[in-house]
Parts: sequence; structure tokens; C-alpha cells
Amino acid sequence: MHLSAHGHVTRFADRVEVISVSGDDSHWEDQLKSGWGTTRFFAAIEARKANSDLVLVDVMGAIVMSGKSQQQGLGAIVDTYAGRARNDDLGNDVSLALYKDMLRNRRIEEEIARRYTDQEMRCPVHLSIGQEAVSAGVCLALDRQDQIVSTHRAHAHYLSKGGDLKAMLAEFHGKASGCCGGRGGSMHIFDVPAGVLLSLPIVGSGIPVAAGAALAMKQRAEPHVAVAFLGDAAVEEGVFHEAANFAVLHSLPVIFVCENNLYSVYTPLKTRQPDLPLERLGRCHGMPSITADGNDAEAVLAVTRSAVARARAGDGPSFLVFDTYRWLEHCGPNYDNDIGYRTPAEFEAWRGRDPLSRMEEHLRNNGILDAGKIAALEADIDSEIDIAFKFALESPLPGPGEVNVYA
Ligand SMILES: Cc1ncc(C[n+]2csc(CCOP(=O)(O)OP(=O)(O)O)c2C)c(N)n1
Ligand SMILES: [Mg+2]
Repeated sequence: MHLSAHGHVTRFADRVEVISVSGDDSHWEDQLKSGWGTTRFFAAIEARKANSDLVLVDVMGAIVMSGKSQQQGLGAIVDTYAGRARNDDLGNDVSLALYKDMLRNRRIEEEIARRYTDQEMRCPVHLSIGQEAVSAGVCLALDRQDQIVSTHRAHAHYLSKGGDLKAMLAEFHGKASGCCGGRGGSMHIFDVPAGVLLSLPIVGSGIPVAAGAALAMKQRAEPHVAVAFLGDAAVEEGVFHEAANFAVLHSLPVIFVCENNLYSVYTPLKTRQPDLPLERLGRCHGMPSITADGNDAEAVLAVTRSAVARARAGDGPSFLVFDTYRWLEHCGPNYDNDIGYRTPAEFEAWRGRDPLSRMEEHLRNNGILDAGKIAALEADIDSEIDIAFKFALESPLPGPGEVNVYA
């Protein structure tokens, strides 16, 4: 068997765990820990010996292959899995799709930031610049009929899932053509046909809605999954734990995606939580839980695919933690590194791990992208953005007749 490393992907290396491999199988342990640790799939495998069985489990804990060590051996098991993994290999098309999605979201949000001081958008904006790999990787793992529920920081989730850009920008401008008829603003964007069920700014409040959507899917025997996006602050809300418990109990097809950008507004995670991995909070409810590099769209995609497969197979929820970093201020278009709640060194370290540049470098190195192709992609995106802003600016405001009186 020959396994070729794909070069740049080393991120799951710390997930490789080989327990009690002995005798004839010991050389596979070295393979898993070293050579294969640099390939994107084999590094995602844990090999463990349960009683006399050798078992390979994927990153979400699902058993992908098992066999008696004497009869089959770990090598044979891994060989078999290798065939399956190769069929699943991400490939350049997928990497390019992730890149395009991140580039589009980056440029849309940069343009929102640039135009914000025009005061035509009168709602708050929570930008995700720096965090684009999470929405790109998660949403590429989903089908259109799968549903997501988002937060106050919703733009990238909405766009990656296929939400309509014109309706989003019109909403930011308070226009009747906005996705909420101009009355919701940036924190209430939704697009049901695209599977963006809703976004909600009350921290944690979307989580049970996603669990409810998953319950409906299960009751209707639909093969879909629901995703709850949440920030690191939302795991501190009781409702996260209620929804997690309910989802595990009823084996719901829901994935809890925690975007850990280390801050709740200005308050760092380390002053809010003990120094323990956030993923334990999913595991303690009894669901497979994992932390991955949230600035690596391919890693996000691979982990999410595994969770989606579990959910579609009826095996229940998963908790995914993606470590990432917001570049701009919590709310608004500016950098706020001068106000002292985070250090310039921390910011620069994270900016050095820019998910977009990392993917660009990978694609350039593989001969998929060059300066000309990037410029062409940027021009297409910019023209789409111009058209959408023009639509938003020229759309009428809602009339008095569209006001609903609830009291
Ligand atoms: C229940 C509740 N408490 C407080 C707030 C005010 N608030 C808005 S966003 C936010 C921080 C959320 O942090 P996190 O969930 O980590 O998401 P991030 O902003 O980092 O993306 C807070 C405290 C709120 N909207 N809802
Ligand atoms: Mg946060």
C-alpha cells in the first residue's frame, strides 16, 4: 500500500492516538503517529485496541473499521480504511470552493465596513472577518435542505449557506426588500429556502431552535440535519446545556458548532472559564465532541462532514469547537486593538493564521490559483457586491401600511 501525504495538512496530528498496539502491529503505530499524521485523513483517525479487537474510530468517535488483531491486523484494517478515505479526499475543487466562499465573505464584509460610516446602514454590524473558515467549512458539508440557526454574528453563516446577498444588504439598509422587510437589521437575517432558518441576537437563544428543527426533521423522517452556530459565550448559557441534553436523549440530527474566538465582547475566555477544553462541555452530555483549527477551512469541513454523517445515520448530535479569532471590534467596522482588552501580539499571531491567505497559498502552491485568476475572482465578487448595494440603496423603505401592530 502506498499513501502519499498531501503536503500542507498537519493539523490533526495531535488527534492521533494509538493505544496498546503491540507485536506485529507495532509498526502501524509509528506509521499513524508519523507519516500518516501528516495526511488529512489518517491523522484524523484514532486507532485503539478494545479487548482483542483493533478498532479505528474517526474524529467523531464513530467506528469506521474493526477486526481481530491476530486475524487481520491493524495494517489490514487501515489499508481497507485507506481505500475509503481516498474516495473521500477533498481534492482541489473542494479547496477552491472553500477559498471562493471565504474570499466572497471577506470582500462583502470589508465593503460593509467601508460603507458603514455613510450612515445608510443604521443597524449594528458584527463582522466575522478572520473567522471565514468556519462558515465556509461547515456550510460546504451541508445540503441546501439542511438548516442552520445563527447568532448576532450571522452574515458569514447566512452567505455561506446560500442566503441572498441582496436581501441581506437591503435588510441592513432597513428596506422593504430586506429579508425581514427592513425591520430586523443585521442580527435577524434569514432565508428559509436556503436553509437559514433564522439568526437571533440573544446569546444562546438560537440553540434550542436548532434542536427543535432537528426534532421536526426526525419526526418527519427527513434525512436532514440542523446546525446551531454559537459563540464561546453561549456555552455559558443554561439553554445550551438544556438543548444538548435533549438532543442527546432523543438522538437528534443536530450539530452544535461553537466558534471559539476567545472573547465575549471584551471579556476573555480565560477569565470566564477554567483552563479546560471547551469540548468537554459537549462530552459531558454524552455526545462526540472535538476541537479543531477554525482557521483551516479544510479541517472544519472534514470534521463537520463526520458529524453530518453521524447525524444523518441517526446517531445523534455532535459538538464541534472551532478555534478562531475576530479581527475587528466586537460590533462595528473598526479595529480596536488600542483599547487594551487584547494585546497587539495576540492579534498579530492570529492574523498570521489568516484562513484566507493560508488557503490561497495552498492553492497557489498546487498550481490552482495565480495572480490573474485571483484578480478575476475578485472582480466577479466586487461586481456582485456593487449590484447588491445598488439594489439595497435604491429599494424603497417599508411603508406605514407594512407596520404590524401587536399590542
Ligand atoms: C443573553 C444575552 N446576554 C448578553 C448579551 C449581550 N451580548 C451580545 S453579543 C455578546 C457576546 C457574545 O460572545 P460570543 O457568544 O462568544 O460570540 P462572539 O461575539 O464572540 O462572536 C454579548 C454578551 C446578549 N445579546 N444576550
Ligand atoms: Mg466569542
